[in-house]
Amino acid sequence: MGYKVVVVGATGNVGREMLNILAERQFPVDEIAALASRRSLGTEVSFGDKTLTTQDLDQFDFTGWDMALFAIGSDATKKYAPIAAKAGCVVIDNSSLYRYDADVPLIVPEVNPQAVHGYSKKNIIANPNCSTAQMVVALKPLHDRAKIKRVVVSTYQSVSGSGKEAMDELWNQTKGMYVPGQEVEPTVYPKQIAFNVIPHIDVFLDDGQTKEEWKMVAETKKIVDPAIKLTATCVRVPVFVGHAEAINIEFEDFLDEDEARDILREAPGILVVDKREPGGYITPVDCVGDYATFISRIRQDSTIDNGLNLWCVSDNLRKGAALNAVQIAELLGREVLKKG
Ligand code: 11C
Repeated sequence: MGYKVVVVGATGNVGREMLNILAERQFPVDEIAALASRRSLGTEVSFGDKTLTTQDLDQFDFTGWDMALFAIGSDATKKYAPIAAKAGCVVIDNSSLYRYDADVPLIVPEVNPQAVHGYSKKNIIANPNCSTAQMVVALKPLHDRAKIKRVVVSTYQSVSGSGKEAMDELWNQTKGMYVPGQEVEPTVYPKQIAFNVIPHIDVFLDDGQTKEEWKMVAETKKIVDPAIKLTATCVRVPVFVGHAEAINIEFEDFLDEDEARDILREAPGILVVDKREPGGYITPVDCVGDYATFISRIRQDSTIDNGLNLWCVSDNLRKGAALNAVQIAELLGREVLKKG
């Protein structure tokens, strides 16, 4: 016996990946529904070797469905997630709406699987931001060994994090650079993204941080340890898929780079690729379609006591969103619903 699963926002970048990953990992599905807004109604999406026709989210009755993986914006989530949760369907939400709610667990299964039992207060589980998810997979095993005091992270985030229109903008702007008269003005981003980098993701907050930077701080505290201090600079780069992060960590105890490499090699969800030679590291292009969080460039930072640097790369649509949501669904099934 398997589960009755709903994917909400099935025509978007993340929704399509959720369907792919549910099929790839042979999630025990008895019945599946792909929902979309009225605008995309009737669009066909793939689920393994099957084709699903999207149904109207507005008309859907969640009663009797076990879990719903939501991949729509916060505004729509605010309207529909409580309807699903109230109908007894556990919501696994990819938006930022519930992440900071004390009554909603925020889960990266490799890091805080025990939090799943907190789902029942609202019947909702939150999926973290993509830039946080990959980073905490790397931080947690190191924190367990040497206790992290402070993290300084700079991100290099691909345009797929902003959705399909942003991917089109990068593609069309890049082509337009070579064809006189066909230059493409920025619309999704405030500045040109082709052949450029933009130090601005999500809205600005009063203290000068962006919301994306704030999310990395708040989510790391909730998922790993509230005592960890973290400062982030989040940057959009002209890459289609795959987020990269340069992470500097200060520990309470000394952690040798070789031991850190061994710890990361053993850690769940991580693949270490760290040869000190040209090409002996992972780039975003290498990680697309993969499940792992890749770690390269592990090295001591001798400018501080107990410092370590590393380079962290992952597919932001997979570990950063759809894969993590499916892993939460697997965890929920295994630990709580126990049907599969
Ligand atoms: C980006 N990290 O790359 C964002 C996308 O809070 O779930 C995901 C935003 C979020 O633009």
